Amino acid sequence: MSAGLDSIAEKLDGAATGQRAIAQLSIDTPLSVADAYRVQQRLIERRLARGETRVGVKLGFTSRAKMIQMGVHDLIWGQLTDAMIVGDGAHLALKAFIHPRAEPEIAFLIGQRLAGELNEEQALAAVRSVAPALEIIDSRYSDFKFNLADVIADNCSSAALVLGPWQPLPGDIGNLAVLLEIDGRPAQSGSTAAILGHPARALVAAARLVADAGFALEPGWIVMAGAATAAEHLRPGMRVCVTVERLGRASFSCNGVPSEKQGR
Ligand code: OOG
Ligand code: MG
Repeated sequence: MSAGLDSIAEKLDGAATGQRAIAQLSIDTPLSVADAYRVQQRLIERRLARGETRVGVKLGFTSRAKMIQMGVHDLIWGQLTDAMIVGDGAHLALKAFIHPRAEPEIAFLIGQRLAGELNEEQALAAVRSVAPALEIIDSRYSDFKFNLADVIADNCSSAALVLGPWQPLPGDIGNLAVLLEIDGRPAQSGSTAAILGHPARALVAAARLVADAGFALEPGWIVMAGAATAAEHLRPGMRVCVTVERLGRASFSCNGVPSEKQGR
């Protein structure tokens, strides 16, 4: 099966780099969750071989809003590389994506190595800083349709991320208002409490999940806690901004047209 897993990774990687969606794997190549994570690993290794570096992990489906929007009800994790980081306030060229969406998150910067079973206090004590963040997701599957194994194999739809200002934890972050604005108008609103009841639990989950896979959360790594609300489609010219109470803002603007809309 491992040659099969390599060819699935190659197909997903090609879909991302060529901005062309593929059919969801589960239609004719159903994978176990364990094999889906093996595909994800091979996908990341292809990126590392091109010179990218691993900078952290992301969690997915930590909020009910996202589970409902995408019809997947299990926690998932994916891997972040330096090439995915977009500067705060930057212009994002949509042609690099198939059918991108953005969602509001918070990000943690790890100060001390974390792995295995921890409680929330221990996890937060290892955090150096926290930032408001936007994740740009772009499923490599047609119509953003996938099941649990499909999305895991596709590195949990990771495409890009925008980080606002890093800062020390401002007291309890368990129930901070989160607002996603598009062109200055509210598009989604919620609370950090939507993230597993408290975003510290996302960190606890990340430490456990990476340890199961033989990793640790390393000092300097970023952990994206998962979206607090549903995601919004990106369209040409849009300006997207997240504001998280006490943490501040992160934003980007969209240039050009997503690949799928270019009639290719
Ligand atoms: C999968 C990624 C989910 C989140 O924050 O819940 C995720 C997707 O929605 O395509 O990143
Ligand atoms: Mg996300």
